[in-house]
Amino acid sequence: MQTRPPIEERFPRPSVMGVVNVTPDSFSDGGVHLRPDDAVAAARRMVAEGAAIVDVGGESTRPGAAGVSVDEELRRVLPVLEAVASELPASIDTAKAEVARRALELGAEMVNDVTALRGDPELAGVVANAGAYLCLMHMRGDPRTMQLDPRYDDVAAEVAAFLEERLAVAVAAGVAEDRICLDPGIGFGKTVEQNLELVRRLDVLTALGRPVVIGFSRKSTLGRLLGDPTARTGTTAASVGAAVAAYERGATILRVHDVREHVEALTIARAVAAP
Ligand code: HH2
Repeated sequence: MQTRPPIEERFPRPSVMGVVNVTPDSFSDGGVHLRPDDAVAAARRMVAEGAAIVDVGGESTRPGAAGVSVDEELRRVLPVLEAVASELPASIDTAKAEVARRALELGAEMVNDVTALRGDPELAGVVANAGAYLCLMHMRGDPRTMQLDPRYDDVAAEVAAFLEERLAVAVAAGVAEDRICLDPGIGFGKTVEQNLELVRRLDVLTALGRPVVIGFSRKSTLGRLLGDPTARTGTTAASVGAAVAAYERGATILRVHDVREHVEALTIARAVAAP
């Protein structure tokens, strides 16, 4: 097993995770990086712009998305990982053990699982054996159904209880706790107001003692708050505003599509917070 520093050391607050979707149908950048060369160039540019890691994904989890097979997901991400994972810090955005295993063999250091180990019973063992970092994300339902009238009595408390339970599952499966970060899953079975409340009350999540990841970038909540009730995406400026608000409430890793703008804004927010 590879020795890695605790996630807090590897990703100081704030760190930016750049999103590289190798998909035809992602909600904001579908098709943009479908050619491996384009994805590789995007990953290199993001790291040059200050991303601490690039998150490579081959399956869209946008509302309504259908899943893809292991073979198709591998076909999309492997050429990209072969080119970047030994050269750049990389994360694999997958719920599939086989995809994660191949990505980690190629040098990826993190597995970002939007199902929080509920999608594939083999995934926890793959992460544990590789000594990789792991991101556990909250999702209500699955991408096909998650936006159909999501309801919570107390969204922050319920998301925190879920993540605490998934953290215990991961640790019981052999993943070191100091390699794990937690994500409330902005837009994954949440209304506009529930997404905002999760950021407003981020202290409920940081109280779990693990670094918190926030992925608000370009999500439809932003476009809806700017006045379009049918928006499917949000602007870069709106994304940056949300990321800074999340950072100020304790978020550690900001998962974003527009790396340079986020790195610049967060550099200033950090300088103000900690001279
Ligand atoms: N959001 C998306 C995908 N993966 N992972 C984490 N940890 N947190 C998130 O908020 C998150 C995520 C959705 O965004 P994107 O990857 O841009 O779109 P798509 O799923 O359509 O590919």
